[in-house]
Amino acid sequence: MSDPAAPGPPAIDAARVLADLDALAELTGGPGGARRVCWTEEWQASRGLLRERLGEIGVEDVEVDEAGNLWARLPGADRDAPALAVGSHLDSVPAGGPLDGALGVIAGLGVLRAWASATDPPPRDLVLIDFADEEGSRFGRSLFGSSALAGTLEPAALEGLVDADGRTIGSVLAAAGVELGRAPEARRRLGGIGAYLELHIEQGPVLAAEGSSCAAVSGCAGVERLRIDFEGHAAHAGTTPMGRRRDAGLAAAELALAVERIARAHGGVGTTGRIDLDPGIITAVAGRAAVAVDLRHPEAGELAAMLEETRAAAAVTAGGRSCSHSERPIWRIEPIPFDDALVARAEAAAAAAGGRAAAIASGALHDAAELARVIPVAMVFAASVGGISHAPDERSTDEDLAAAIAAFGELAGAVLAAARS
Ligand code: HGY
Ligand code: MN
Ligand code: MN
Repeated sequence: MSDPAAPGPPAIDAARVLADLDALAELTGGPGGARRVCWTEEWQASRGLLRERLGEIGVEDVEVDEAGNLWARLPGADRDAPALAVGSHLDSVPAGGPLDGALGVIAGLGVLRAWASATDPPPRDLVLIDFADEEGSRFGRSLFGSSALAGTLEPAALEGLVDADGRTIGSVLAAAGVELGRAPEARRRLGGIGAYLELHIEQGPVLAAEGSSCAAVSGCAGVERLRIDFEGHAAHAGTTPMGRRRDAGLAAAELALAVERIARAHGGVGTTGRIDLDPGIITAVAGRAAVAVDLRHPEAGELAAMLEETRAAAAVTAGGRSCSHSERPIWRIEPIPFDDALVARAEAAAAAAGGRAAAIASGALHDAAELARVIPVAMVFAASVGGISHAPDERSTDEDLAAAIAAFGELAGAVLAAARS
């Protein structure tokens, strides 16, 4: 047990965290939402702000690893003990919200700031990690940087992926100083890390609906993400009788509705977030359609059933429209539970901050899900107003953010103190 007479951990200056988030939004946000899509200039600018803030608190040990993750290290009293890592991701989806990922990085900066100005150094090294491309919004592969640390990144599976402008993943990463083939080498850095903590917004409606400011997180739902291509025949919109069409666009539309039906039937979620039609003009029947499907469920068996039923539905919709079809898995992760002991500490910290006593499951993915494969991990959620996220009007109240930040500081202190006993 930690010594009851020992002073508590230095508190995070929540007002400073909110001010830094405002500065980040000022630099890389605006009415159209966050512009920090990974590997872009705005994303690099957000890292410039982070480096500035780290310099202000005297943290000079800042490096970028082979997968593009940024590491900042505040030395602790026992340099040989496994370090505590805190972090999240500065990258955003296009027109994203001001808090998704950014809250965790800036609050993590707040933990380093609190300890850097404390009388004594932290018991062991404190490391802040800003993970590269958590969102995967350009190439469809989420958790890029954290999966490199967890040893699950396979560059060969990503070769040839292109973004909406036709730029390949290899060329985009190279322009940012990252060699795709070497990204897995980042894994060696995890050797010195004993645990990882992440503060994030819930991005869903549960906490706000019950009036809770914050909560611990029990784990992340599993994801199956795939692309399905339908091939029919492009034809003139005016001269082609309805009975003679091979409309790939309608096959895609029917699949999207099937995905919704399958998700509801299994109590999961299914999203057809993108359908690209070719030739994609108003005067032509679509000859080709590319459909991106994202399936999620907290239970592996249900998720597997959703995937099988989606694949069967694609065959039916293709046949019904006299189209052929092919599928390409984009990415998957099984449901990931977080470390029981750390989740219990996070529950105690959330309750002490006036938040929810019991952990909730995350429907969204987080870098913590990848790291949980290899080291103990826990998360704290801040309530999201209206459960809105991945949109410019993503918001949390200052009161809920302050409570979640306090819980996170308490949790980090408790985990650090555990090293002493
Ligand atoms: O997809 C997700 O859940 C995360 O926001 N990237
Ligand atoms: Mn996120
Ligand atoms: Mn996100």
